[in-house]
Amino acid sequence: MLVDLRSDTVTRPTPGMRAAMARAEVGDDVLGEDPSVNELQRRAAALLGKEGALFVASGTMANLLAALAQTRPGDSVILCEDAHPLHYESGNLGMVAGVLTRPVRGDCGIMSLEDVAANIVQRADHHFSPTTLIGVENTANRGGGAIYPIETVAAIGTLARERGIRTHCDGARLFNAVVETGVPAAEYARHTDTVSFCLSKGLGAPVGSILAGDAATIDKARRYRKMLGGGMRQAGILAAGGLYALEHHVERLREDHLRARRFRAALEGVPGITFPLPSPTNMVYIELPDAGAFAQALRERGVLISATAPNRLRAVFHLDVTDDGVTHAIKAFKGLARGKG
Ligand code: TLP
Repeated sequence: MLVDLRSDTVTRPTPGMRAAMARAEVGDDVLGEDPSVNELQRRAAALLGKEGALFVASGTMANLLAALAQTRPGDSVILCEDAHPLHYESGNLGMVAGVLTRPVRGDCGIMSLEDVAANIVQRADHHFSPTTLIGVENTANRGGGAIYPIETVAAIGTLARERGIRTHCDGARLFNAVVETGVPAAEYARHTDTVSFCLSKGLGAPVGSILAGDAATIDKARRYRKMLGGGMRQAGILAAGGLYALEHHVERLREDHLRARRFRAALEGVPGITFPLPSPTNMVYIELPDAGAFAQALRERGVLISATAPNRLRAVFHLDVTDDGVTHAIKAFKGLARGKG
C-alpha cells in the first residue's frame, strides 16, 4: 500500500471527473469562446459573490495576477511572514510584479489587525514604498491549515478600504475553511477585493485555480495572464474537471479533516513526536529530531510525507487518502518512532 501525504496537490482525477472532462464542450478561451471555461468562471464568481472570475493555471499564477492587477512596481505588499508567496513562489512578487513584500508576524499564519495596521506605509515622503495591497491566506498553509477568523478578515478589509489599500485572499484552501466553519465562501470573499482558490488541491481537479474580483480588476488580470503566457486555448477540458470538483468534492473535504484528526490523535503521546501547531483542517505538522531521515524511512514503508524543515514533517489529507491509508500511515509512524520499523 502506498499512502501519499506529501500534499493535497497529488490528488488524481476520479473516474467521474475524467468522464466529465472527456465530455467537455470546448472552444478557444483566448477568444473568450470556451463554454466550459465560461461556465466555470460564472459559477466561481457566483459562489464568491464577485463580478468576475478568471480560470488560471495555478494558485501561484492567481496570487501573482492579484498583485500585478492591484499594485505598481515599487509598491509594498503586506503579507504574513509565513505567507505562501514569501516561501514557495520562487520570488515572483519581486521578480515579476516588482513589489516590495513586507512580512508581518503571525499566529499560525494569521495576522492581527493591529500588526497589519502598524505595518501600513502611506507617507508623502518619497523615501518610502507605499502599501497598496494586503494579502491574507485562508487556510494558512504554514500555519497548520489555520482558519482566518471571519472577524479578522472583516476588520483587515475595513481598515484597508478606509485607507484606500486593496486586499487579496489567497484562498488556495478556502473551501476547507468553509466546510469547517459553515461560513459561506462569499462571506469570506466579501471582505477582500480579490480572492483565489485552487481546484487542484483537496477539490481534486488535475489543474487550475480561480481568481475572482470586480470586473475591472479581473479584466486587468486577464491581460497579465496573457502577458505571462497563461492564455490557454481549449482549456474547457480542464475547466470541466473544476466544475465537477465544485459539484462533487466540496462537502467531502470534511472527511479529510476527520482523517487528519484521527491520524493526529493516534500519534498523540508517541515518544519523540510532538505537534507544533493545531490541526483544524486537513494538515498535521509533526516535530521530531531528523525529519529527512524519518521521511525516507517512511517512504520505504509506503508512506510519502514532506519534510518542511530539518525537524518538521507535514502530512496532508485529501481525496486519495482512505481510512485504510490512515491506518497504514499510523502503523508506519508508530513502528518507526518506537524503533521497531
Ligand atoms: N502549496 C503547495 C506547495 O507549493 C507548497 C503545497 O503542497 O501546499 N497558496 C497556498 C496557500 C498554497 O498552499 C499553494 C500550494 C499555492 C498558493 C500555490 O498553488 P499552485 O501549486 O497551484 O501554484
